[in-house]
Amino acid sequence: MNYKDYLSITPEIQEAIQEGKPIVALESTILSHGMPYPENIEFAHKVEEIVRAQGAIPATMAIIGGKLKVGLNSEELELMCKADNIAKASRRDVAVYLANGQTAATTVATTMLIANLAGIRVFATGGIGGVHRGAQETMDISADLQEFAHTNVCVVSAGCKSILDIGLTLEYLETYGVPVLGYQTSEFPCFYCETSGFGVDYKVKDAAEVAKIMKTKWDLGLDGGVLVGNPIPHEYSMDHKVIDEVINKALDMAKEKGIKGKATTPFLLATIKDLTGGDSLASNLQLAYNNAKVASQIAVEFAKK
Ligand code: PSU
Ligand code: MN
Repeated sequence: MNYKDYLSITPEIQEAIQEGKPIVALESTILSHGMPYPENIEFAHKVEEIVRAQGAIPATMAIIGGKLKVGLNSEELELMCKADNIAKASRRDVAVYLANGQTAATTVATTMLIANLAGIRVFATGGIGGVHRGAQETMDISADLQEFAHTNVCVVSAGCKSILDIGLTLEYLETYGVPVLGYQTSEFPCFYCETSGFGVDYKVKDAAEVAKIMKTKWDLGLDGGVLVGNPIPHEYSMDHKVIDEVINKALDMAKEKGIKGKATTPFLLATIKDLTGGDSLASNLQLAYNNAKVASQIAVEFAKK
């Protein structure tokens, strides 16, 4: 079988791919494991509307019934949002889930992988996975980072949460030759907060500049992703002190409960939401909308190349 036999692409997206129209990939782990129901389903629809408003076509990804789905209909979105026992597929899980005909939400790594197979070059997420704090001992480094090392997709994120070791995450990306671009900022954003205290090497001024960097990189055969750090809009940025305290508490709770492996990130996200009384969720939604907007603008510029 050819890899295309594993893909299930909606007719609208298929046509857009063929005609070189702007398309923005969206992930489903953020829906199934990153946000509660029904906020997640409202988000899933709204984020797609934002992409369309910018003149691009949304392609939410998932693994459903053993197929790599590129573009989900309303029922499929509902399925990813409502089922609370949905699996989380990272790179290592893809072949197993496909071979067994399973259904799973896709992480940043897996969404990049599917986008690349379908020929989609821009992807909007909330935050990426990275090097976990204490990784020196646990070796817990998200497969998202390895995906950036060799998969040609530009990912627009609000950086990563400080549940991770941001400094080590940036080191890892440097080692694997991944350009990290600050979108109108010279600091790597840290999800709920505009700033992290960690600088990026490149501050880009607009979507056209990102598109040019993507094209140049891939023209040169420099395989791998491009990471855009797009800060949360100022009015939604949370207080560092408040969120840091909550994150430390969530990390302590994870340790006490012995949470490990792929359960770690979803546990921390849900705990942070509970500890902030839902405040963190409001910020999470806004930063993801903002990423979808910027990713769409990049996709529109890249389609001109
Ligand atoms: N970071 C967030 N929200 C999320 C995720 C990360 O702020 O929902 C999700 C993404 O799908 C990411 C995944 O790819 O968690 C990383 O999981 P892990 O750390 O197990 O690789
Ligand atoms: Mn992990």
